[in-house]
Amino acid sequence: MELFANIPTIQYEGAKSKNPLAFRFYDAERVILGKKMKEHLPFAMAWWHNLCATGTDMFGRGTADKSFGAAEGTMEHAKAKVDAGFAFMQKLGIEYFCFHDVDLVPEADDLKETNRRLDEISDYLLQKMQQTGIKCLWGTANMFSNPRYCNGAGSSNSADVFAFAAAQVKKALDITVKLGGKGYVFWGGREGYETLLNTDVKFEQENIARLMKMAVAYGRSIGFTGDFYIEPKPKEPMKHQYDFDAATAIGFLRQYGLDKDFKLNIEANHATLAGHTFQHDLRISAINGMLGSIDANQGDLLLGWDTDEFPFDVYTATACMYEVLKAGGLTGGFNFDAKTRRASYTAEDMFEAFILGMDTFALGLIKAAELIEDGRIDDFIAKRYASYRETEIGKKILSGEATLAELSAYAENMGAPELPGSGKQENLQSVVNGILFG
Ligand code: XLS
Ligand code: NI
Ligand code: NI
Repeated sequence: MELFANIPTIQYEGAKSKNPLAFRFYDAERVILGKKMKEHLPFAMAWWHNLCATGTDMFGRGTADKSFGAAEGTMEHAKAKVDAGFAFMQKLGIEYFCFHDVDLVPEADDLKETNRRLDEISDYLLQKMQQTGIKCLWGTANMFSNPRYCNGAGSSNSADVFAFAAAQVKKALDITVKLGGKGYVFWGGREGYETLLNTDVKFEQENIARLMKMAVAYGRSIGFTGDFYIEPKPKEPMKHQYDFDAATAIGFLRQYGLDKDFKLNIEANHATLAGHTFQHDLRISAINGMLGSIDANQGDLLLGWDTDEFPFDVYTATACMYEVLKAGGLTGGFNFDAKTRRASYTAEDMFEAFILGMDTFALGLIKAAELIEDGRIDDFIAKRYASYRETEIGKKILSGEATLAELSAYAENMGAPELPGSGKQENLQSVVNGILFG
């Protein structure tokens, strides 16, 4: 039986199309700023949400059937998920996927058996990849679901748990390399604390760095040439997570000498949980040369958790694509770390969710390119700081020659400085609206 038999291959039909199973903005071959849309937007499917999550929440069991014709917890089911995933990606023209080890196979009681299952499924995955041309964006190890990780993985108080985490990272790296993955992610699942009363923060952070160093050494030794990523998140499941936001993660990577091997995987919903905009964490990553990959989703600003919704907000997607274009693109891609709502439980909903996400980012790309070509924002910013380039005192400050004493003498003779010039926020917001809706 063909999976998703009633779903056609999704085509671009243009903004006026009312066909729910068609793209309105994502036109893979369309060239924007000299590059095809599909090259600007290497989209990826998150194995865990799309093929595993059934809509379970704290108040009730799942609503969606993700058995794909096989019994859950079996290797038949693991293979059925591969079949479903590849059929799904092919119908949407998605070229990448991301996975956790335990998304691929059911975890056994014995690590050796889990690893054997991973070998078996990755052989099967490889075959499918060769047949379809679909690639692996990144892999990771799930070091947060199993009860052994209740106190964290790298940050666990137990050396045995640390060792088990290391074993999982090793195997997840093996599989990522086997599948030709471009990246390897550390999302700090439970790397954080609930209370400082029982926590040695310095010790825990040093241990996380130790685990990451081992991962770099091992990864490089088996031929992994891609990027390692930290995916910052401020809270959930822990009250406080160590990789709080982009700035915190960058400081950590530099402190432990990991900054050459690591970049950041920025998730929209995590940035907003940290009290930032998505654009803020992208900008902070980019200006530090660490913008690697993106978990494309969106949160609900009225809720304080990671709702992992499919991106719908075109303002935010435009701001994101503005940052990505300015940064010269990503080394990674756009992973839809997003799930359909609990009440959207049909196969059709899965497709419509991805269509929404892909169209939202395509529209964001189109509009961000227009903003850049329009040039008013860039011009304004350039002029805003012109005094440093155009006045003698400004030049001296920039060159590092100016001293406090000299500036003080200068200021004494200045009288009151003029106001620094309007920030023009409303004007610029109006420029954005003009381009979005004009
Ligand atoms: C959870 C994270 C997770 C990572 C991968 O909030 O977003 O899904 O992306 O471990
Ligand atoms: Ni994520
Ligand atoms: Ni998340």
